[in-house]
Amino acid sequence: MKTYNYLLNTISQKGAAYLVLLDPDKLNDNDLSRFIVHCEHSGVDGFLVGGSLMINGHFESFLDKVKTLTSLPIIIFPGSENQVCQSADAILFISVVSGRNAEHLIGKHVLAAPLIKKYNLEPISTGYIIVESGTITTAEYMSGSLPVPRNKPEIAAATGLAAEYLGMKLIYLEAGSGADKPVTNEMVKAVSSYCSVPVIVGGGIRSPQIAREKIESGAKIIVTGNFLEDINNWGLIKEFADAVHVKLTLAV
Ligand code: 1GP
Repeated sequence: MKTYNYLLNTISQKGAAYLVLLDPDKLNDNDLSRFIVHCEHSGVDGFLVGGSLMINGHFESFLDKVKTLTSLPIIIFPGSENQVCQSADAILFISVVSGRNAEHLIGKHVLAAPLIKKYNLEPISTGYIIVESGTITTAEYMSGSLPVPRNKPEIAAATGLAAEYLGMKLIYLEAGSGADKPVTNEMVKAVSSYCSVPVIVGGGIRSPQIAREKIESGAKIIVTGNFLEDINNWGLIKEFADAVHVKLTLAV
């Protein structure tokens, strides 16, 4: 429970946690070291590594490299059971609870569980709620499931509560990487107020202001990925971290 407890402690001390998603397909070795140093200096709390679709197939060596570059927690955000690797600290053990596709609710997990045990990874059981965001996202397409309609916060809230009652430790409200529109504040509020476990919000968050709105709506972890793949946006990482760390900024 080391990484999960680290996240809970971060939430308790800073108000919320800020995780950056690293996509092995998007970062070359040179940019990766600079990017990770920049993230560490800017107040990022940890890294998610993974994606719904991996084209280049060098996931394991990418993780090994990330491990040498940071002491922050590295959490696998698996798009498939092939992304279970040793060099991470933990893995989001994701069940796509918004869908009704058995493979993504339990099937892939049966394949992944023995490897997670073998590699001594910390599984963090996560109820993953894919939310409609304007266009069909990779996460939505690859999961082969219908997303929750974006204007139906009550469906997301009931789904999140069911995930919590099934014992899941986190609820991830996912608009999809590069989504046109992030999950609405209303939906974040509905899920956060209805559930007791921390709510992660990701997908289409392209400004510190939007990140802050999600925190003010009750999110406890913010994930950004796509927006920071453009080097011109790296200067905003500290602003993102400050926007998320609401307790620290209020204390100043
Ligand atoms: C995707 O929630 C993450 O699974 C991050 O989304 O890449 O749009 O920031 P972005």
